[in-house]
Amino acid sequence: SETNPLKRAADKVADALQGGPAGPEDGIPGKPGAESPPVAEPTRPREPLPPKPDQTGPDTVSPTGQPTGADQARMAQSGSYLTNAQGTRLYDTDHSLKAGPRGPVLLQDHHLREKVMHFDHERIPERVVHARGAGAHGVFRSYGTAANVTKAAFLAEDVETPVFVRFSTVLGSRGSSDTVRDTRGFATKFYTSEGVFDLVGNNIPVFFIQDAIKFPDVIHAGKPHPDREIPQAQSAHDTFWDFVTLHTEATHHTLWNMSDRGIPRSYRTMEGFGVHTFRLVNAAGETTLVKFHWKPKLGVHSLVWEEAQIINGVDPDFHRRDLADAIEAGAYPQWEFGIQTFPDTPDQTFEGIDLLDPTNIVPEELAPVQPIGLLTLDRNPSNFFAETEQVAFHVGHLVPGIDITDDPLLAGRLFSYLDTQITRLGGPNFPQLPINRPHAPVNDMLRDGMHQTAVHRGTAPYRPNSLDGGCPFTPGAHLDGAYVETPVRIPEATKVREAPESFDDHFSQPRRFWLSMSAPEREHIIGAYTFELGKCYEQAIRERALQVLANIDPELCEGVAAGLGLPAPEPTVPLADVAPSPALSQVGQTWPTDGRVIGIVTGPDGDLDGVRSVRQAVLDGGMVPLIVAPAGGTVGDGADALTVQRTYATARSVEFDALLVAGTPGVGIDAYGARDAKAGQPSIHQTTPDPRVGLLLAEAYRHGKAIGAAKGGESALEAAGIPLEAPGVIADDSATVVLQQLTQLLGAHRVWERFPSAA
Ligand code: HDE
Repeated sequence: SETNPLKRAADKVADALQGGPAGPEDGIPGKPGAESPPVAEPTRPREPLPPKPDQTGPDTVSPTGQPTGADQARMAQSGSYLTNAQGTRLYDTDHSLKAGPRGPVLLQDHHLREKVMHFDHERIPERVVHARGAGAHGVFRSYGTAANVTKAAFLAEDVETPVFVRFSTVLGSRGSSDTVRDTRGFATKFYTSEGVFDLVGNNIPVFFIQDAIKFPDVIHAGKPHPDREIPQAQSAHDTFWDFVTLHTEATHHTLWNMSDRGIPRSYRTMEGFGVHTFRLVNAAGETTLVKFHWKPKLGVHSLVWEEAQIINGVDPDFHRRDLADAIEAGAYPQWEFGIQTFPDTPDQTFEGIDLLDPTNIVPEELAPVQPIGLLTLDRNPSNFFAETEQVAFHVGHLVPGIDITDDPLLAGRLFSYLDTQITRLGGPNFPQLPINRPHAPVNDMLRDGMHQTAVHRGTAPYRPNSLDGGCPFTPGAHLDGAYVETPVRIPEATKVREAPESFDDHFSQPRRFWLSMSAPEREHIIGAYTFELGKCYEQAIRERALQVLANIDPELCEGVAAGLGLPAPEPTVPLADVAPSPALSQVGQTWPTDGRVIGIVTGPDGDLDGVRSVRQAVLDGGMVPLIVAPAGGTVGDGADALTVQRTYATARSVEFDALLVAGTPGVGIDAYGARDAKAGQPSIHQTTPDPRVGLLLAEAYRHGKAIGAAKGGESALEAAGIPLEAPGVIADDSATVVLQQLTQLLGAHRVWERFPSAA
């Protein structure tokens, strides 16, 4: 630098911009006043610069297009006039340049070429798994209760960390339906002061396989058949069941999928799990093994299978819409973050459970989940592509205080998540995308590559160096703030392609899950297996699946065998003697009813006063009232009129958590009504009450939902064949009294007694 005056001038400017003085204290060898240079480090560290504007989260805009908070200049769109990508103003974007209005389009139309070229490349490859997802921004506030086991700064007391969460299904394509039977992803990016921490979890605490080398195989088996590319987003087909019955380590995860956990009611009512065992490290260097949990404040709730199937048709975006609507309405979903802790013993087992086997859980009764913080999702993305699609999670994005273990499934993931972004996001610079940018200062020596948007300064992206004053310095392994791998002892070993013997037990954990289920949950599981195996063509696969079920439990096996019309085999392994874990059941607890949707069905002779007061009471209770009437517009007149949200033609039971019929429902106007009337034919809906109200009620009844009737609504229930004395059916003259009882029932999520097995 001494010999190049231009470089010296540039350095001065750079230093002035950084606010760092180029003075004697820099210690640059040869500069006047320099201290004696350290041998390995010719220059001295400076305090990190304050975060650059581009290290904050992406901009958001209000519904009216106004930037919120962030600097207007950083918005993607600026200026009021249409321009091309180079900022040149355009006067017409609807007509190609032609030789006369009816003549040929000219190749010289550079605007046409730029517009179509860009459009041609708008899509990027979808994720190879978890392609369909929905995301939200939020904040994580830590309680500090984990500070004794981890030095992670974001887990210290009362620290607030911005987060972005992406929920997803696994098997389906980007455009597939939300409520398919599948595992859900629950991936969280914490933008901590010490760098990004990603917790890339699922809503099921175990995985199909024990070693990442089988991941391509299990996914090939689950994805549509390669010849016809069907079925979409389903596990109900031969290749899936072929795989999971030949690799019986998949039994536990498959059982969770066949349970109600495979069809969540909402992303807001799902648990999340880190699945693998992680290793926490505290300030004293002590280690603890942990499993991560997300516990939804609203409880864990699911759909029933028929509901899920109907929703796939009537609202394929059900979960995505639900999440965005709730956040927009200010009903911010919350999860408590929790850990199960285990001593970091050399064998890495707890109560005989191998902690490195990702097909195992540790029952909460043996190791309680200790709450360590609260996640609140409070902001919808402004742009789906920029945020939800371009977010790139990686299990190797770790911060000091959180380390990995030798779970062989985790090892493969540590490679895969970086690798896949190269194809998906087009190169190695995806951390520079706004949604992926750390909020901590970044000073790496990674350079160039596709889509490089940073303009790096200096000439020496290596270290140590004596040329760049801002040479990235390393604090040394013993200084605070650096990520230091835990010095875990690896016992002397021989290189083998083998799994430990402890990985061979594939049935005792599934049996514990089955034994922990309530009667209606068991019935749902039997129904799910019967449906899925019934969709398989190969008899050999069904028979093999029954053998797997026999090894879990005879009742389960016999139930499914009866449905398939096959004999139930005897178990080939002794049935494990395991205690149930009540924490696994979704039945038997009471949960908040916030955000629950109450359909208020009314008609021309409806109980208007009742509807009005009930609607208000629903709102006051933090729930969502939707008025269902024969036609759109309003019910009632003048200032007292109430807006109709759903008509008999647009309402479907699946949207509601409970129904209240206030007054006698009338006859609606359907798509065919007008035509039928013209032809002099009576419409099929010209009976009272309208058959679509009957369907609404019958479905809600079948799906175990609370149903109420006030002031004449009873007649609609009777017409739908619903006994007024059935469990979960409330009739009273006062709609408000009915609502109170409905709300109580809703706390249990469903009227579980209504499912046949519980009778
Ligand atoms: Fe993933 N997984 N996975 N996975 N995974 C991906 O990464 C992979 C596994 C999970 O919303 C991919 O960026 C391997 C377990 C979620 O962007 C890919 C193995 C768990 C998401 C990948 C697993 C997960 C992914 C595809 C076996 C729960 C969506 C796109 C060793 C703990 C993240 C991408 C998002 C996505 C690989 C198993 C969760 C290909 C090799 C176990 C939530 O890298």
